[in-house]
Amino acid sequence: MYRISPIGRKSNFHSREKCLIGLVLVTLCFLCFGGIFLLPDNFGSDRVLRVYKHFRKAGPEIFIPAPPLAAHAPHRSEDPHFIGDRQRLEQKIRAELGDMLDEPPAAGGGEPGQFQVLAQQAQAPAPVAALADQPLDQDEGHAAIPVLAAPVQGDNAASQASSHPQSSAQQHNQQQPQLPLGGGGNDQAPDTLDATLEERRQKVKEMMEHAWHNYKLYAWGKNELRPLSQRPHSASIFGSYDLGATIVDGLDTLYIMGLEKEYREGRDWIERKFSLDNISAELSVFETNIRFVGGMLTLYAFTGDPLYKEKAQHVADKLLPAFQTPTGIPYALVNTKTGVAKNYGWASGGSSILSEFGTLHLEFAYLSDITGNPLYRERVQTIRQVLKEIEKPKGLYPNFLNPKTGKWGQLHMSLGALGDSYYEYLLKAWLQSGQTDEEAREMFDEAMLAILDKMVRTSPGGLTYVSDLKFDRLEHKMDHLACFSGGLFALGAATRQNDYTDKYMEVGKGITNTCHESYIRAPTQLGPEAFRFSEAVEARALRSQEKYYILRPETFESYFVLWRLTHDQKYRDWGWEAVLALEKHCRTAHGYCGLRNVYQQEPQKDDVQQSFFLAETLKYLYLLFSDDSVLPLDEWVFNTEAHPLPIKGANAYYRQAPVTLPVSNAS
Ligand code: DMJ
Repeated sequence: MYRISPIGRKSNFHSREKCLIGLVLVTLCFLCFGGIFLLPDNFGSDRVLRVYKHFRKAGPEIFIPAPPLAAHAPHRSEDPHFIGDRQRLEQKIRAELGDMLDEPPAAGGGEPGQFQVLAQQAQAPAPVAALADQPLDQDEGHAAIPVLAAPVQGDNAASQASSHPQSSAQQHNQQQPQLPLGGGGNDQAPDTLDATLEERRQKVKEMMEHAWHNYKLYAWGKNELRPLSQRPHSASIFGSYDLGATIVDGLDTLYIMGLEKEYREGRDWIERKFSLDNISAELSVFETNIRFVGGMLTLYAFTGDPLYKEKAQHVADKLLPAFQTPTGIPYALVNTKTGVAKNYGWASGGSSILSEFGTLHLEFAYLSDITGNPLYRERVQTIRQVLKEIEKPKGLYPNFLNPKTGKWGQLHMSLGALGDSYYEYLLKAWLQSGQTDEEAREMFDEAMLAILDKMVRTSPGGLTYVSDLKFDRLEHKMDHLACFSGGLFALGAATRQNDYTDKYMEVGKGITNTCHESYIRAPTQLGPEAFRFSEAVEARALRSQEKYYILRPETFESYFVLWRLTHDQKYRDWGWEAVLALEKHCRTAHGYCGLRNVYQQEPQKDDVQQSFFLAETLKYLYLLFSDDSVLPLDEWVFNTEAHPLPIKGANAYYRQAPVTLPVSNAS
């Protein structure tokens, strides 16, 4: 029996039509939903990977659209996942840098301003002796590895303070130890002081004054300065509010340099203006923690001024709603008014980012110790436990973790962007605890051994570098951000004598050397954002979007750490080369700018003076030319924004408070 169609025609034609529609629907479904199985997150099984490779040969653009920026189009043969990842990274960088990368170059770079070298500040001796005198093995051209010993527990001012509960105001009034403004000085008598060294130190101090004074003139209370246009700048990480990022980030550097007047101006602004109350800012949990909480904590350790403890706690409290996830892994962004938190849309299916949620431990642990409130430490311990217990592919930590499911996102690993400071905080949490947090040291060693095995490589030209790893494929590229790891490996070597000590030190020196090479292979003598290793090039950027330099500190951080640990003069020489390059290319009449292309003889400037230039770049350079007794590495551990935090049990400035027990336990 024939069914009659609505228009009264026989349905044999209708069946053919149905077939055709069915076919079209199946094809559409395949095109729409087939991609789900081919997304990078689902690369867990070989079968899917094989299918993906098969289709990739046929034309990857079917599933993964080509990058939109034609001008930045990578080489056609490149793995499309690398393209996707780079796009996401670019988005993150854009979010950090605001519109700076897109801006038309401003007219006129400005000439270096006249600078006035201040008379040397009176230098009080540092409170505790420097890194123990270590014998230098000069014959072999390098120092024997010194070991920064664990402090003797209980034998320190911090433990004495903790046994005498006081209010913060009482503590401050009763003259708790205060680091001398000027941060301590050179141990040598002035007449035996190396004149050149002192000149270099003073030069860096003058750079800080130049950066600060222009920020004050044109952007006071705003987040950052645009030196060319002489107006404020704010990256989206600061939530579009005037949070005085440069003040909070740069203040401990002023203190260390003994710039008292400037320091007092900054303190005054924080007291009168800094607050996150009654604003609805969407802040980056990570950036707010490392710059604002970290900066305030250091200032509290230096001075004992309760203002800084209160502000640190105030900021940390605003971040706490971000931790309310099924796993306790925090979201990346939080609204300071509503407490609504979320992740970046681009981060592997709603994942949190390893380098962000893994870089809270130092600040939150210290905040608990100085406030007596265990809550902050509990929050970061939860993150630690998740990361300890989760299965690590080949012993490595992927960059993305879903805070709802507790499962890894894309299997991309990096010691540069998206991964970097997680590894840093494992070692430093152990150091900060006075080498008692053994769990952290074990996790650090396990992670670094896997990285040594799977990601550290040597180029044909003999340069040691850390590759990114993406689904078992090495991308022979290193971010400038990963240049901090030279210092990290060296610090790992210097603090524990074991089977890996020599390897860590060798790799630490090798990476630092490679980062230096990336600088001196550019005509500006400043290093690019990322550099590659191929048959054609070594330690050079290849793509236009990785040729910029935004006043980053990581290479100088490694010079500083390696100098302290080896006393090899070359690290100071390299630091001075960098100072000259910064002065030649980045200095303007109204502050310091990054460069758009380090390979040009006369590169355009980017018109942003990053807050980390004052917090990190200038601080590390200043310390490089300072005596070891200024912030000795066996008493201070630097957070990832170069804010030094005291080491428990070794440092009189730890200022531990008595633990405040919950009411139910108090009786
Ligand atoms: C800083 O904000 C911190 O060092 C962070 O860990 C990553 N890099 C920037 C400066 O380059």
